[in-house]
Formats: sequence, C-alpha cells, structure tokens
Amino acid sequence: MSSDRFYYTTPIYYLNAKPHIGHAYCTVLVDALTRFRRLFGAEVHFLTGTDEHGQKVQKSADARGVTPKQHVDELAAEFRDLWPELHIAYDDFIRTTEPRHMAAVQEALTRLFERGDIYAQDYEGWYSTSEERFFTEDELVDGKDPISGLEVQRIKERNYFFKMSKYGERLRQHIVDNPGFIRPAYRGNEVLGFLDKGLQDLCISRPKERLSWGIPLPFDPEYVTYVWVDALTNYVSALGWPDGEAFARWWPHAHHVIGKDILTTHSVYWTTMLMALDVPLPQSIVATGWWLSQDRKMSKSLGNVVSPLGMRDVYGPDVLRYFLLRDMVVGLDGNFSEEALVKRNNSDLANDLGNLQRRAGGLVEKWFEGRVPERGQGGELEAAIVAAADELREKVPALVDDLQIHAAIEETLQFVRRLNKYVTDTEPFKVVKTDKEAAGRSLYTVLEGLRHAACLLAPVMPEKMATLTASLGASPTGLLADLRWGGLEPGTKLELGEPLFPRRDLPEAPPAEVAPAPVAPPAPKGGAKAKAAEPAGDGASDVISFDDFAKVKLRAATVLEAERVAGSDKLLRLQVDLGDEKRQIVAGIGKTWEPEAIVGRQVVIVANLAPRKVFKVESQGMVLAVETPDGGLALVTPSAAVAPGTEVR
Ligand code: ME8
Repeated sequence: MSSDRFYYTTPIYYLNAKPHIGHAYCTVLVDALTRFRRLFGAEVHFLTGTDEHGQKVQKSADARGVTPKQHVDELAAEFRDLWPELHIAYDDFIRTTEPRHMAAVQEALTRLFERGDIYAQDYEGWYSTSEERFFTEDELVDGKDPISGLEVQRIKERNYFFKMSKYGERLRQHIVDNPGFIRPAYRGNEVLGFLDKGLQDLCISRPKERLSWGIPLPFDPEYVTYVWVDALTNYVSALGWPDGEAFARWWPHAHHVIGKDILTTHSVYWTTMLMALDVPLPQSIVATGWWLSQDRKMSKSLGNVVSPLGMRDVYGPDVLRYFLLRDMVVGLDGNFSEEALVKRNNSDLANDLGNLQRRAGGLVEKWFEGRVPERGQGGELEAAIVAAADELREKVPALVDDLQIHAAIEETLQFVRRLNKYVTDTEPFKVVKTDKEAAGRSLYTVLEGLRHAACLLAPVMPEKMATLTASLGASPTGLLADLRWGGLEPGTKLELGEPLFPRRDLPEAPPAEVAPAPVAPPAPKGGAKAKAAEPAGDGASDVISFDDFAKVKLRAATVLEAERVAGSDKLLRLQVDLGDEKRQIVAGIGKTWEPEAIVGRQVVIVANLAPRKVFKVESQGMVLAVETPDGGLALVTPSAAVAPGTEVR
C-alpha cells in the first residue's frame, strides 16, 4: 500500500480521566509511523485530539463539581501537553468542542437528513453509559455491557436514527474487495461476521433532558448528537470538510489507527456515514491490540492503569517509546510490566546499542584523537556489513508497510548485534597496536553502521538517535534515500558525551500489574516432551481420570517470533499468538529447530501452567514436541491451519 502521501489519525480520547499507557501506545505508534513515512520520503499529516462531549464527560465534570466546559478545557490541555513530553509531534489537534468541528457535524447531519437517511422513532433498548451506546438483548453478556462488563440500563425514548442498514451490503462488498482495508486481516473477518448478523439502523440522537452536553441536532434542537457520530466526524472536520484544500489534499490518503475496542464504530458506523455523505472511505483502518495490566485491558473504568508520565520520568520518553513499539505486535495484546521494560532497555539499548557506541567511540578517542578514522580498503568482513546495511535499508520500509513495527526494530537491532560480532571478530582493540590502519577500518565500519542504525531507529527514539548521530560527528539523515554507506566523513570529531542508555535495575518488588498469568514453564530437561503424564511417584497406576486430563488446557498457537536464549544452545524464546493474547514461551527445542524455521508455524501448547523463569527468561507456556528416532524433536502441530488459540480436545 505504498503511497507518497499519508493522513494518519489516532482515536480522539475521551476526557473522562487522565491519559494512560494504552492511549500513549496508540499515539506513539502513529507518531512513529509518521516519522517512518517521512523518512521514506512521503508527505504526512498527523491528527490527534480529544472527544469532549457525551455522558461520560458530563459525569466526570459533575463528579468534580465543575462545568463540562471547565472540565474539558483543563483535561484537553493535559492531553495536548502530554504528547510532546513523549516526543510526539502531531500536525493538528482537534477538540470536538471547537467551532470548526461542531459546524462540520451539523453540516453532516443536515445532509443526511435532507437526503432522507435520518428518521425519528420510538426505541427501547439496553444503554451502556460506559460505551455510550445501546445494545440489543442478544449482544449483552450475562446481562451486562459486552465490552466493559459494566451494568446497562433499560431505556425507552423517541430518537433519531440513521439508515445504516441500507449500506450494509455495500460495506460488506468493500471489505471483501479491499483486503487491506481493515488491518490486521483477521479483524476484517470479524467485521464481516458482524455484518452477517444483519445491520440495524443507528440511533444518532440523545434527548437534551437526559444529556445536554453535546452538539444540538440541526433539525431538532430538543436533541443533541450521539457522541460517536460527533466524534467520528473529527477525521474530516479537522480537514475543513466539506470544502477546504486540506480535505482534498489529505482525505484520499486517510489511515485510522484505533484500538480493537472501537473497530465496529469505525468500520461500520463511520464507513456507512461516509457512504451516505458521498465521501470516499479511508484507505485503511488499523486495529491495535490492548496493553493488559493485571491480565485485563488497562482501562480507566477498571482502575488498573499505568501512567505514561510516571514511566517517562524514570526511563525517559525514548526508552518508553522503544519498549511500547518493540514489545507489542500491532494487532495483538501485550502485558505491560516495568520489569519487561527494564529488561528491554538493558538488553537491546544499553548492551547492544549503547555499549557499541561507547566501545567504538572510546577506541577512537584513545587511538585516533577522537576523529573518525579512514574508511580504508575493506575486505570480506566489511563487504558483508555493507551488504547487511543495504538489506536493512530495503527491509525496514517493507516491514513498516506491513505494520510490523516490532520486526522493523528487531531487524535494525540484529544489524547492531552483527556490528558487535564484527568488533569481536576484527579485534580493533588488539589490532590497533600492530596495524593502526586495519583497526581504523574496523572502527570506521562500526561508526558508519551505527549511523545507519540511528537513522532507522530515529522514528522510534527521535531524541536519542539524534544524540547518537551527533556523537558520531554526523548530521541526521532526513531521507532514507540519502543514506548511503560511506557518508561518515573521516577526520570529523566525535562528541561522545554521556552514555546514551544507562543500565537499569529491575524494579524492587514486582509491580502489581505483573500478575501470575495462567501459563506454563518450559519442558523439564530436554525440552518439550509430549504431555504424556509423569508416572505417579508411588508406583501406582499411570491412569488419570478424565477430570484430571481436563484440567490441562491445550491450545493451538502460532509462533510469531523466535530467538535463541543467550547462554543456551537448547532454549528458544518464542512469542506465540493465542488469538486473544500473546505469550512468551521458552522451549527446549533449539538443538533441532533454528529460530527462523519455527516462525509462522502452528504448535500446541499447554496454556495453564504457572509461569517459570528459565535462564532468567519468563516462560509462559509449554510447547509440545515428541522425540524422533534420531534424537531430534518433532513438533506436535494441528494437521490443518486453525485459528490461534483454538482449544485442543
Ligand atoms: O474510545 N491498550 O476514547 P478512549 C491499548 N473517544 N490501547 C488502549 C487501551 C489499552 N489498554 N486503552 C485505550 C474512545 N486504548 C473514543 C474514541 S475516535 C473517533 C473516538 C486506546 O479515551 C485505543 O486506541 O476510550 C482505544 O481505541 C482508544 O485508546 C480509546 O480511548
């Protein structure tokens, strides 16, 4: 889906509480996408903002004893000012209480009304204040809101409706014809499933007597606009729709990045509204997963939130950004823990990247008067590094295109690890005493490699990578097309400065959010033995009851990532997809399986063993395998592809 223009949007956040890590993630993700795209040469417009009307906001204001206007003015400032603290540079910030937005919402409603797509009717249904929408009886789970799990109220009233059902078939066709429209693709299937149940019309009004904090309907002042119709319109109101140069320029390139919790409102309500308004649909809707805390969605209503500013204060904005983008696979859920953040900082940033800069820089200071040495005539080893850099410049844009941001980062880190190995192989610290030119060549290669890494990681850690680049005596590369091997000028003075990424201690007590997940340790010695049951110690029968067997939860999982556990030739650290969550599993299959060979495969795991640390890495499940006659390990795997997470029975 390459293009040279992108209009990226985040959800606009409700002003019913302070921003948490979940909001920060979505906004950081869009900021990184924006920076990557600009690096690749595209023009980008990045919009974020705040959703300021509706019952939730009115309730929060009432609870604080202030007017809704006072409340939203204070909280909007908090959101707006938070983002730069995380190095987020949006181009526009829209507030739904701004005149430019309210005028566009009224214009949209007038148009829908005039074309006969809005009608009035009595309606009775289950209303969720948390989600600000009605649910049908069928949609409730145990009589409660199926999304938040909170209480719903039975409400009967006269309201206005948008003829959403009229556009259901057209929408279904659009999704089928455009596989990249809803991303990841499996979310598109969910929406098709939702449409299969039959699309109803959408209630788009709230009587003023029940809710006054909203945009009045242009054709009936006794009502205000349903907050979702109001909020979704932000994506076009901010561009000056219906007219406006910005609208013509950016709208054809729109990509909405949202959480999976608001996929229906975006992929169904918003798209059908656009159809009715004769506005083309956005290019894509990207649904991200959730950051979990205490095994539940981090959420204001559940009160289990982690503050982005708290994390930023301790670790700095760029390390937080790195962790959020590296440890989350776009679309899947991730468990937030400070411990994982510290580990990521220590391994990737302090050890691999930061140390390399200190090591190479230190040698240059000691032996080359702090100036970039000559590039010299490289041999095979140097040619291999140059080829790896060439490959990296190709791979990162392809991975970003595919929204595999974690993999794009990992690709660059692999390159950095390769540079570390190159230092070990060429030993400039020894060689310098006998062959200064050869040592200089090695150091040039490392510094130039670091300049490449800094360029490709700049969208993730803008400030730290600017500092790294400056420390090499180079200027930032604004366009990837301008990044060429050999750009570093010999003779330039290095500006090493303070260590970029200090190592951190693990948090004292495990933070409350690291709850024991229902997961399993790796296989006992020798790795993943098939789950055949251990013989009972007293020599009694091996037979177990069905109930005992039923306690073991076996599930199919798809391997997303795999790497060797440092210090072991047997252990692989796997990230697997269980459909509704992601797990890290340490499996003792490394003697038979190369990490690359296992990625993308489906395996069967024991999903409810207590987590356990192996070689200091937490294992949250056990992969099943059977020993082959030659002493290798064959994986237990479904004979046909199944949805990740499917129970094995
Ligand atoms: O829904 N993990 O606003 P909102 C990851 N105003 N992302 C999370 C998250 C978590 N635990 N919690 C929230 C609204 N988010 C509406 C949107 S758009 C026209 C209107 C992110 O403040 C995620 O992207 O409840 C989610 O969709 C968004 O915050 C919603 O935030």
